[in-house]
Amino acid sequence: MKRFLSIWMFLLIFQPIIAQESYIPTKENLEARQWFQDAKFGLFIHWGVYSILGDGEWVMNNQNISIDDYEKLPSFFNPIDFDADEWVKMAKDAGMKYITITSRHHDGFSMFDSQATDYTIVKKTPYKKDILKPLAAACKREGIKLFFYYSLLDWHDDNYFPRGRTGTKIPGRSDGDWEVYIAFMKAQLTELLTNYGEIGGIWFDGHWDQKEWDGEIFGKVKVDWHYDEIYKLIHDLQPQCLIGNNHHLAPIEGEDFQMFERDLPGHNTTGWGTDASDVGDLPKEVCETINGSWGFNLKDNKHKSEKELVQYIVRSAGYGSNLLLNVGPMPNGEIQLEHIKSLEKVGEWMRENGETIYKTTGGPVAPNDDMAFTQRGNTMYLHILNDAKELFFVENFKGKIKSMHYYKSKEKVNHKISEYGMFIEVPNNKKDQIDTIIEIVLK
Ligand code: FHN
Repeated sequence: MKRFLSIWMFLLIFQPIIAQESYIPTKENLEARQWFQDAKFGLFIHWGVYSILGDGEWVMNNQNISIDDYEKLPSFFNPIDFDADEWVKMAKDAGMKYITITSRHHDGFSMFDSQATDYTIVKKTPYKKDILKPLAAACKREGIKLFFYYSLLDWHDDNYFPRGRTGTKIPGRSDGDWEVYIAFMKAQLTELLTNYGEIGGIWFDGHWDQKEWDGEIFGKVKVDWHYDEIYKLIHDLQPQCLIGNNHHLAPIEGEDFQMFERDLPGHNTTGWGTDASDVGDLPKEVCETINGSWGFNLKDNKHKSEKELVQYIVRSAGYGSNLLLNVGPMPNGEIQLEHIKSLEKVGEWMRENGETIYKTTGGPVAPNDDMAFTQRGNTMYLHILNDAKELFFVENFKGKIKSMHYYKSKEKVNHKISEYGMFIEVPNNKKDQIDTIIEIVLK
């Protein structure tokens, strides 16, 4: 009996996350991955009934709002100023190539017309309309790809049981049936992949909610997410649809890209992010907010500057990664002016310098405080990001240089190559406050 128990314990602790078995991506999927990798810049949208409270998308958990009270919110949600074309135009003008929007966040409210639940924008709000439909149409018209964020965790549905680490103090939750919850998610994903045309990808989030946590370290995952079935379902419905999961682990079989939340690949600056050893070879995507909030937050005025935003695009690209930059629309359907203005500025920069970002891979040397490299074919772009220095050193630079000049002025750049690397002089009068780009053509 003891022996049996210990085997059982072993299996429980080391239970594998069951992945889509021997997943071989289709040709369309591989092409979509390449497209994604080239795209480099996307718009993240966190929008839900929580925007009414202006306190971020976690407000239900953070304020422990009961199920009954939270259920009153949809009746106040009437975003009459929502204009999908305006959103898509804003993203396109900012140089973004795709949009990822929350179809359903942790509060469990579906922002689309779903037959799998009554808790939807169509059935519970005075607005009565599916917002994903016009967004999908506007994206299609403008050549922007549409991705759906989909929360695995749910603070509203009783069938999300066993409950996870979060939302435990929300009054009014009851016990339910995990397998029914899985079936519900499959039904919704089927709708999302059937009713909105070709979908760029599904962006899963919330896996971490079901990891054991002793206050210091995470333990095993308590549930079977049925990723094998869910990922297969998605790829069967739309083979090109890219699957990413914000689980902060090494990619699981069946996934097509890897994301890094508020973190450059391999840094794990948040402490709960992805370890360097878990960074895989799939296309990468870093996501970040313009202020500090994902969902609309009335009091969050810590908006990042144009310089910070552009430099984050550049550093992400230096790791070969996309940047998915977030806005949290207001309850009336508009995006706050500060963020519209930030995106306009970023767009201007991308129009002038996008050639050094789009369709590039990370350069030969990883980004550091001073610089980041991007590369396409024989051309490298060295982005000088520290405007306080005039002399730079690129350790272990190996390439044979044919020409080296400032990207904007086309003037030659003073440099010297030694056996240890390359010294570069960037005098103050040649500097750009945001990013001094140097184009290096290799022999
Ligand atoms: O809990 C979510 C959060 O609300 C937001 O959606 C971000 C986006 O990356 N992901 C989760 C936190 O890890």
